[in-house]
Amino acid sequence: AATSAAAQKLDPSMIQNGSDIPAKWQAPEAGYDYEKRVVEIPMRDGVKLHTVIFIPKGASNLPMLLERTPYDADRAKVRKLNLRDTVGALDREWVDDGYIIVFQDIRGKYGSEGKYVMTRPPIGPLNPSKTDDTTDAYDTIDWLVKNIKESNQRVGMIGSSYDGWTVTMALLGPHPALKVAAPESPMIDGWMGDDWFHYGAFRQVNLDYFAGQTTKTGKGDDVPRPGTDDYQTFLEAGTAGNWAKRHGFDQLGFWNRLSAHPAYDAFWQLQALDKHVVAKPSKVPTMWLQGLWDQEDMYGAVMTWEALKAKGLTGNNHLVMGPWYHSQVNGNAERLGPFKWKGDTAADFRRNVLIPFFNTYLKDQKPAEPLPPVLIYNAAENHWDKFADWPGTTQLTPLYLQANSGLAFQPAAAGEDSYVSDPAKPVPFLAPPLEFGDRSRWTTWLLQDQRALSTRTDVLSYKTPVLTSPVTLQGAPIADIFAKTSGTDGDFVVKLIDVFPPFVAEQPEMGGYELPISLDIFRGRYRQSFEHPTAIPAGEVQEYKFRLPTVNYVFKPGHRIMVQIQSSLFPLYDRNPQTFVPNIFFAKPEDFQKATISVQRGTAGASSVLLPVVPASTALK
Ligand code: PG9
Repeated sequence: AATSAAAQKLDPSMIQNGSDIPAKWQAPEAGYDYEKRVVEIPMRDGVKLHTVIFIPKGASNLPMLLERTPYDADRAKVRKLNLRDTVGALDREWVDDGYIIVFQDIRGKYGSEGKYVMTRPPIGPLNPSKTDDTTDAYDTIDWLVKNIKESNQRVGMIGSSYDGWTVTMALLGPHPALKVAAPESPMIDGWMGDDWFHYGAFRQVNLDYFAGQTTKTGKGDDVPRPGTDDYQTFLEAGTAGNWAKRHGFDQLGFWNRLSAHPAYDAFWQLQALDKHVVAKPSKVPTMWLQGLWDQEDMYGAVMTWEALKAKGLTGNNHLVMGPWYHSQVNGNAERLGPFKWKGDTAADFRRNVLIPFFNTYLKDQKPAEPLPPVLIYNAAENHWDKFADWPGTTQLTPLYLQANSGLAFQPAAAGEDSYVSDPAKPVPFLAPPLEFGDRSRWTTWLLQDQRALSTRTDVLSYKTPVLTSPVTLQGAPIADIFAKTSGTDGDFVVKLIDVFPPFVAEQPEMGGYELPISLDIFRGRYRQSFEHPTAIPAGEVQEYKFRLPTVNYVFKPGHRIMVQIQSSLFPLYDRNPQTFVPNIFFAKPEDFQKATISVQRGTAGASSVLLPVVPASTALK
């Protein structure tokens, strides 16, 4: 029989006289195929940046892949025994290829010391301190090459979007050990065409981003909503300024600066990185990369590459545009909206182009094929095109708006088409109900079938006859709209659309699909100057001329080319009150007025979209 507990002799191992939690727990490292080193790297001003380094066990002479981020360097928190599983899909292939992986929190975010400034401008008039993300990248690389003995002392930098911005900043004064770089969809000019505005029209989707990034050092809270339809939520708020005020944004430094600078003044000009890149061109081989339907940073990579080209500085710079939404290059890309590719265009690209490009400079490995100066996907024909130069040999050819909703390469007889733009019923960018947070709709909104919009009375649609031979475009189309409005301000949205034949045997759901190939918005007050907005003289024809996103596309026989014009894309872009006010962020309810817009064809102004046509394909001439 068992002895009663009380009668048993107790030995010391039974007695609880301490803590069950050891003062310092040391997890055994033996099972891992890598070492995780977490270091706080001191910058030149003493501020320490939180850096997470993954080193394969037994590594020697490996290159380092550095990503500097405002999105948590410690995101690979859950450790698996294998490095490739720990870093996840984003970096798995680099691990397989033999890289040391380094993530770092930028100043003031997550684990790093220092103060956070949104896309901190380079040292200069807007940043009177002695550090920026150029010096921080420099100091980090300096530390890495001196302290990571398993490395070959060479560093490549990569990252998309904000992390592409940090790559670009590093290029403004690169450490000699930075041997190659890939800014992927880098945020370059937040006013002209990357995240914050497009040609002065504010992108309200960023309001939630400001809360996420600037209310806390870590991840900020979501902004609460009264319901699940952001079309209604933002319509009811009236202006972005009103919405921001309601949610306490007057405490947020970046929102206050941005909303005080709605025009392209020195605040924006001095932080536009394409200008800095050209002023301080680096010798680092660089791949400027972005998606062709990139819903966030559609502007920066191609514009920076073109700015370098304009100065004859493309030598070590390459341009790549893939059939991707924002950052899809780092994910799975078997399809995009209605497109189905032949395989995974992103994985194939990373394996066959991106990693070999890095290996050329980090491992002295000769690529099977050298990277051409320009590599752009042709989504219509489903293949990559290589170019020695960009744009190709094209002729900017006006495609004129015609009477009866026609579109042709010949100028039209005089006339106009009018619509009423009502700020109480702005044209939705996606069919409501819609939520900014709905990722699958957000990542594909640029490829939405536009048929539902063609029936709205405040959207003008013009179509060519059915094409009998292909029309090939290589470059950036330019919208050149002549219009008068009864208001004193107004926005113009121009879309270039591929209208599919009524029946598509290979993919029946594409029958009649109206696929946007390139579209953008332009705030009318900036038609004469981005820096100094002016009221539109009511009732007078004015020209609105702006560049649309780059295309490499073929309109095939049997298809038709369409141009749509409208005056809002809500709630992605804030509403233009259509009455000139000093600052649209703080317009009053009474400023929002209906306006009649009359788009001209002919004598008073021949509205057109200038297409970068490859000459042999000017089928409609
Ligand atoms: N497009 C995002 C962003 C970049 C830079 C500033 C603000 C936002 C991003 O995906 O990081």
